[in-house]
Amino acid sequence: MRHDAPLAGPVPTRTTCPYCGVGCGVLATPDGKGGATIAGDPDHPANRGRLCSKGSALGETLGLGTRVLHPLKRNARGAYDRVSWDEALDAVADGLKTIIARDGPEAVALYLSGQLLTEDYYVANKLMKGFIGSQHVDTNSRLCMASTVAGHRRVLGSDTVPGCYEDLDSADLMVLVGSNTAWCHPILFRRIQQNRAERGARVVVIDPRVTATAEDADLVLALKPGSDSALFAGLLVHLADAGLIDRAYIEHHVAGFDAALANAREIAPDIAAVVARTGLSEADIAAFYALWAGTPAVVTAWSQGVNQSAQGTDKVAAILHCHLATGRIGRPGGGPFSLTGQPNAMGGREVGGLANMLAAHMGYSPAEIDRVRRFWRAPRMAGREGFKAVDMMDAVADGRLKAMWVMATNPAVSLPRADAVQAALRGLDLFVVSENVLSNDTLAAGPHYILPAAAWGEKDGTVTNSERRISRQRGFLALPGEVKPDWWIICEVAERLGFEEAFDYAGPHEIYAEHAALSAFENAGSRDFDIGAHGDLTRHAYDGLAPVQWPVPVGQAEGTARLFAEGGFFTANRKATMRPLALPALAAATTEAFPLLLNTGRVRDHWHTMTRTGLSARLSAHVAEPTVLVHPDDAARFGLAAKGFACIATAHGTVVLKIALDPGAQKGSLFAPIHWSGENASNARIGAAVHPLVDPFSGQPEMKATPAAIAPVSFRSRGFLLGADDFALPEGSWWTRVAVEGGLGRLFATQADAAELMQLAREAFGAEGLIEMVDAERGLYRCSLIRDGRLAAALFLGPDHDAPVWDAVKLAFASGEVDPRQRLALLSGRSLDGAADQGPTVCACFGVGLNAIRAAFAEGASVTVEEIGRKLKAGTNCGSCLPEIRRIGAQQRVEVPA
Ligand SMILES: Nc1nc2c(c(=O)[nH]1)N[C@H]1C(S)=C(S)[C@@H](COP(=O)(O)OP(=O)(O)OC[C@H]3O[C@@H](n4cnc5c(=O)[nH]c(N)nc54)[C@H](O)[C@@H]3O)O[C@H]1N2
Ligand SMILES: Nc1nc2c(c(=O)[nH]1)N[C@H]1C(S)=C(S)[C@@H](COP(=O)(O)OP(=O)(O)OC[C@H]3O[C@@H](n4cnc5c(=O)[nH]c(N)nc54)[C@H](O)[C@@H]3O)O[C@H]1N2
Ligand code: SF4
Ligand SMILES: [Mo]
Repeated sequence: MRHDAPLAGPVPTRTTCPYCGVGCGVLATPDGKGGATIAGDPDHPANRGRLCSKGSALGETLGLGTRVLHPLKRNARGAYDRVSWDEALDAVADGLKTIIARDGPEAVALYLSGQLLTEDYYVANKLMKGFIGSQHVDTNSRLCMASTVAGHRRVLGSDTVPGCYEDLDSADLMVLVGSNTAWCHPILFRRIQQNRAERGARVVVIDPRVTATAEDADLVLALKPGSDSALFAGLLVHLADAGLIDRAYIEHHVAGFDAALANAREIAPDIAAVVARTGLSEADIAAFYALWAGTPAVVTAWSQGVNQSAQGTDKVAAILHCHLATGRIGRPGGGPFSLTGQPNAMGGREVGGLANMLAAHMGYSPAEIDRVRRFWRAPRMAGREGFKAVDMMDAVADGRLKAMWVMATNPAVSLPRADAVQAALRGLDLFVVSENVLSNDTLAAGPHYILPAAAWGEKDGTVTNSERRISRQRGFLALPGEVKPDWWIICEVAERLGFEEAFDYAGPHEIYAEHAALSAFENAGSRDFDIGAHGDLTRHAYDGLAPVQWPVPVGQAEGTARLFAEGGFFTANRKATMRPLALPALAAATTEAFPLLLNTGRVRDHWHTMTRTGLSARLSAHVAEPTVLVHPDDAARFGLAAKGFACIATAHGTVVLKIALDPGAQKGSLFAPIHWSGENASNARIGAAVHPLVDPFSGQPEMKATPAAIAPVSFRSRGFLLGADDFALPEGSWWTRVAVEGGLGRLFATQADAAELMQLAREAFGAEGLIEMVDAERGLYRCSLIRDGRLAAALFLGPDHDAPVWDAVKLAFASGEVDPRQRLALLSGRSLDGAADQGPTVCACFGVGLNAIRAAFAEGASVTVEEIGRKLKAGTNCGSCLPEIRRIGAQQRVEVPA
């Protein structure tokens, strides 16, 4: 099913990409059939026309097949009935009222998301904290940016990113800490690469594993997990000893320097101590220190390797300290730079979506509570900080929270101990979810109401990217079915709770203007977040709003690119404060039972729990299966074979993943992707195995280092299914769903044999149009179902060691008509074996596989990445795959000497 009517004609709509925090501008041109063609917006300052593989494929994710289009109510049998909006909204409001009357406002909670728009976020926060009077509002940003927020606030005094993207173009040294920028912020990575190519900027990558980002770095520091603050404490000591402290800056703008330096000397008195704590070589550490010390225009950028840590706040502080101590902050080409994850993680921080913030970058001091109360004319203000995500789910589990409304996040996948989270949600007295999709793991926990929310392309509002730039997301498709924007749903419930006046908005522009006015309310330069210039924005001006960086106070025409070069921190004495750090350590040590550390994170072409990228065949071909990356020595130690399967167990849960050997992996560590859920794989929801130990300041869980064990798992047979989405595989099979051209596929492994699969296939497909091939001796069974001259379904099974010919059959599945030659091929299965196996897709834009790129490199020792581009087009569009192409070339040169 597709959207039926576009709102606009073929004129492109300027909007913003809904994936990562780079916040690229997108031009979307509706095709009149419910889809749209997508291009980068050449005028957007974040990307200047470029898009990465995920952004480029946005048009492939607009289908309505997986969407929830009507309000749904759970019935006594646990199934869902369609209800009217009035019925659903009345019931949600009544349910909240009943629980508030019985258990008090503190029994209800909201769990929000950095994928909401600022306007959605603002009204949700206002309803709970000012009108219902519950402080329990938290967001998936707790899993994402919370340590940066806490680090910024503790050290800088406010949650301010001091720099801007232009600094990445003009830095002479880029230090990337715990960030797989090449895959997770690809357009920023391209800017860094361009700076490197044109200006000779140097790049240092600090990550326990060698990632695509490290491909052509000048220095790769594969430190021990969790040891970043030792490395940066050592850098502070080095800067002090080298006489590079900016005494004037410190004297005027920074408190706590002496204590922080003394503390750094305890952690890292000399390089030998840094060697011991980080496991890095003395030469590498010295090289890094010399580079950093000798390069004033240095940007230190970080992401989840820093934040998702039980000492994430200290890691952020350790980085900020080095920049403050040298005055290298808010200067062109220099400064600390947090890369935000989600498209509107920043906007959520601005409105106060985190449980420890109130609103508009104000906290819970009595004066701030009173100020916000007066501005909102709030009848019932929350008076203190609420539960942070991990604690919030504990409170759901033990019944302190009775009602929860989840919006735009999938906590049954993304929170630590995900199985326990899913079970806890089941026990709520009132459980409401606002969603785009009809099914995911959180919905599998059985909410009482599912409220259909507008998705990207339909919704309208603003987002803020990593450089504090506010951009409009604009709708270019009609709202399908009965879906409504999130802000509308929240305001309707608010009105039914008796708060008509405070939630009577004519549209998102009025919400935005109110949010802007609050940011300026009694501000007078005391708070960083001030967009007072937008406080009286009309609908027309809002619709035409050009991307702008905050702060933009009343009377200021332009945004603000950089802050703090001349101090001016948003604290009482206008100074930043350096803080002593705890001794670097992980929250949990490995044990005999759990001798490895489980690290988790992202792959290039998938977004989180795959509710959107999982719909694109192109994006699903880069990494098709949930795969754990293991160092070859660990594989040998634990008896694991490449392309086999492994069970990964922790104290909290287990998963079974495909194995890939990765020489770039850190010995003693496993790396597993976060994207696969109960929805799209049998047993790969990694969150189930992740421990819930959190940072003391930020409450952010250490999702990158859970003690774990690994053991091989063997299956008798392996195979794939194309089409036949409802085909029931034998009990105990391992499977993963993969979007392919023309439909869905499943890759699977099973203990069943060819005879059992044949029986199942015959039962499922019937005899008509079924072509079969059985070779019991070799353990082979293949069948293809031809309907109306098309390959409607296929099931191929072989022995476990012999992965079948997925690529070739995929092509037949995609190609529509099955001609007699292909029919023969499908019948015998044999000539398909000869069909070129493309290998995993490297270039998602042009569908170029690993094998073609290897073959092209093999033609000569001097083949360049540019030649590969000319020949195969690979890497010539979005460029997300360039680091991998370079790596393939480098490997080939090692394997095939000239
Ligand atoms: N393709 C893609 N891009 C995305 C997303 C996505 O889902 N897919 N999600 C977006 C979101 S919300 C976010 S938050 C960002 C995340 O972006 P990133 O933080 O870049 O991504 P991750 O893969 O989570 O983790 C980054 C790296 O941290 C490393 N790491 C683990 N432990 C340590 C440590 O102790 N020290 C150091 N220095 N490094 C460590 C890991 O090995 C990993 O390579 O990506 C955004 N962009
Ligand atoms: N182990 C481990 N766990 C992690 C991480 C990790 O690195 N390791 N990373 C963490 C991080 S940084 C993040 S950001 C989280 C992400 O984790 P989640 O937020 O749980 O993941 P998403 O798949 O983005 O979930 C978004 C959901 O909201 C729906 N949705 C999308 N847009 C809208 C909208 O406009 N309105 C509504 N109502 N619904 C919408 C989507 O269909 C989807 O179901 O995962 C965290 N969990
Ligand atoms: S880098 Fe890619 S995912 Fe991130 S905003 Fe830009 S196009 Fe979207
Ligand atoms: Mo994130």
